[in-house]
Amino acid sequence: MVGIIMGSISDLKVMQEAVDACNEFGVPYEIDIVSAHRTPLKMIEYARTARERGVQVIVAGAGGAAHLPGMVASVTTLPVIGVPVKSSNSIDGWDSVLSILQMPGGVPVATVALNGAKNAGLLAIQIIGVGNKEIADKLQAYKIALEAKVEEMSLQAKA
Ligand code: RP5
Repeated sequence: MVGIIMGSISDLKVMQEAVDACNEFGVPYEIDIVSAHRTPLKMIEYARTARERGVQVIVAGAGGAAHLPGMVASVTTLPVIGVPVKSSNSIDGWDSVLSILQMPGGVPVATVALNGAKNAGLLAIQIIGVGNKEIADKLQAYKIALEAKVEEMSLQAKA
């Protein structure tokens, strides 16, 4: 199962793409609002108990002083994928990107692009797919479909 968390309900419009990816591949997920600054104790509890709930990888999105992915990574050995969310009061999203990207050595967070929740969801599915042939096969079919779309574009461009 994928654990999808975000700092605020205002992040959901971005994070929905991670949910959509899980739905598309039939990968179970849990979703919650967990704030590093507003609910720090809930954040620690979430990260400490995620593995025993069956979570295999965590996708954490936040904006501004986006400490959620890094702080969650500090208390779990599960892989954490960070999604920098461009929140309305941000400085073009650089605050979110750098807060999530610049982790100290020893506490990795796999950071995707600004608002990159789709790739975060796909990366989480790929991590689970390492040990799950059914999901790996679906991912392979997805790659083939991506290739076919580009081939179609190529034919359109030449027509
Ligand atoms: C962060 O502050 C959240 O992740 C969100 O991106 C941002 C703004 O939150 P709200 O003020 O919309 O609740 O903690």
